[in-house]
Amino acid sequence: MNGLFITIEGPDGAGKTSVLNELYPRLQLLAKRPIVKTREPGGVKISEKIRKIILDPANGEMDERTEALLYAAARRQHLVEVILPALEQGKIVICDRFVDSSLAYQGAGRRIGIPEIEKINNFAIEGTKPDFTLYLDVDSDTGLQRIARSRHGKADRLETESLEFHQRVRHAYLKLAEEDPVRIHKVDGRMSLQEVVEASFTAITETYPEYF
Ligand code: Z5A
Repeated sequence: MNGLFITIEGPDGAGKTSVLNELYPRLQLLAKRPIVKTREPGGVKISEKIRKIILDPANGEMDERTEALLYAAARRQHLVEVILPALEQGKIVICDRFVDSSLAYQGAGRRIGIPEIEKINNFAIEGTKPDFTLYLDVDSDTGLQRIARSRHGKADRLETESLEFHQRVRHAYLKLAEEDPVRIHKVDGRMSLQEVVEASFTAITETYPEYF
């Protein structure tokens, strides 16, 4: 497998979608290989159906381990249908969220524990790890204010969680980044959108000149 697997991560309101909308076309122009953009949970038919179930605010009774298993199930299907075939063909894959999201949200946010979440995800991914992860860091107050402004009251099941939940998610991400500074590149998501895009673009293209 000689493709390149890049993920983008962050707590709610970090700006992943906004950043990817600007970053991806620029990377596409420079890429020396075909490049694929995808997202979790979702990316393929079955996983998009699972996504709807997980995020539906009407499913308030969902058990936290059920939620963790559904994320892992959606991930498995997306991995075998999209990510692995693309990497095997030598493509560059940019994925909005991957296992780190489960570690942060289910492991820390839901307090299931990182080792438990690692266990079910190891079963799902069978050793596929990102080569590079862009982590957009934003404090929970700023992130939640951005979400409140942009969603106009239509927040999904996770966005409506408490401030403490979102703080646990962020701290877990910071710890993951501290533990794996080679893979996880932290970018200050409180900068202006243009500055975040620029820092993200530089981090990726300077780390992988053979691909961009
Ligand atoms: N989840 C999980 O729990 N476990 C898992 O394993 C996985 C996911 C894979 C997915 O929903 C949810 O599932 C997510 C985690 C959980 N939690 N929630 N909710 P999603 O895919 O629909 O949502 P997301 O990934 O969290 O969000 P997003 O669409 O990428 O949004 P965002 O990163 O939070 O930011 P945005 O939409 O780009 O920006 C939000 C607003 O902020 C918008 O008005 C922007 O204009 C503004 N913005 C963005 N950047 C800036 C800067 N730099 N300055 C000022 N304003 C900005």
